[in-house]
Amino acid sequence: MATNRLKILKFPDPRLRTVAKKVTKFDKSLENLAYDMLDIMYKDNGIGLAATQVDHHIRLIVMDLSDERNEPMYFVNPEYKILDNHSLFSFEEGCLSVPGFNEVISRPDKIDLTWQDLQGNTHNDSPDGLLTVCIQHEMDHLEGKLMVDYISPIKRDRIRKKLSK
Ligand code: GNR
Ligand code: NI
Repeated sequence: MATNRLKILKFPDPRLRTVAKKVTKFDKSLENLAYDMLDIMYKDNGIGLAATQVDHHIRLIVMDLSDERNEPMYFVNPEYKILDNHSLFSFEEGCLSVPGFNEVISRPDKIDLTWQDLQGNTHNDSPDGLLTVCIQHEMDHLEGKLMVDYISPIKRDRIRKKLSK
């Protein structure tokens, strides 16, 4: 395997604010990027990673929610609709781009999700539980949005100062 040169960008790096572009080519380089992302995600004990976080601004997300860390999932060009009958689900989130800071964030708990796999095949599902939380967290990254945008500006500034050191 080629050397994995990916590095995870840390808040307040302005590159984390980039809006990712749609994937149009389902080739070997997309697959390789996904595998390298998975690699670094496992190394840093994350459960999900968006391409934005490794300075690749395309709509690609990898995830593994299993305890054994052997059930990788790939989401290309994901889109979701919040369902009418949703409630808010509060969950303590962490982010590899905001290391050391956990925040409880409330998100809709029922979504309808459409995405493509690494081969370009389209899938649709209405996930629940952690997957619903995680995919919204990752899709925020693709829009240049971060966990810290949900908390108070004062708290966000304190985190910015600590991570800028
Ligand atoms: O590893 C991660 N854990 C996590 C916990 C709760 C909600 C979301 C996440 S995603 C995060 C990895 C990360 O930063 N992905 O963007
Ligand atoms: Ni994150």
